[in-house]
Amino acid sequence: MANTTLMMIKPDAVEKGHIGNILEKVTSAGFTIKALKLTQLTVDNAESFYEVHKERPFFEELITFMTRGPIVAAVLEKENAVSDFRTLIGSTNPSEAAEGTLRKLYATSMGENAVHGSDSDENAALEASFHFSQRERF
Ligand code: 3AN
Repeated sequence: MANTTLMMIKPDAVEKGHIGNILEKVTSAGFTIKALKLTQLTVDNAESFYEVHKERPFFEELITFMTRGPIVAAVLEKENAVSDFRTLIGSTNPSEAAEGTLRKLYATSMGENAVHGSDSDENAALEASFHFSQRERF
């Protein structure tokens, strides 16, 4: 069944000019773009998006990183979107990411790892609503 996931191209990858390359790889892998925007998270937005990580030692670093510049948010549709997109992204740690994955190609560290993908269908729905109104979704 076709379902959706939420992608963010993070500030590091946007700064380095990788938006076009990443979108090309995403669509070539069979994902359809159902919503898309360039935006910047406020500290409040980022703290709310990453609330599950608030007790983790890297939380402050994560918030500073995710708010330092624009990001691209997108809703992507494909059969098995959540798990297939996490496969396309690769491991959180880019040094462990498989060849050809987005993090192998574009990430530099655990913190600055270029791309976010939802980890469940439930979170995909919550994260899509976080970034997009109904009018912005197709
Ligand atoms: P993923 O993004 O692969 O699902 P999570 O959910 O464990 O990974 O972590 C969310 C985000 O928190 C990561 N994308 C990364 O930016 C940041 N992060 C995770 N682990 C670390 C770490 N050890 N040091 C710094 N940042 C981290």
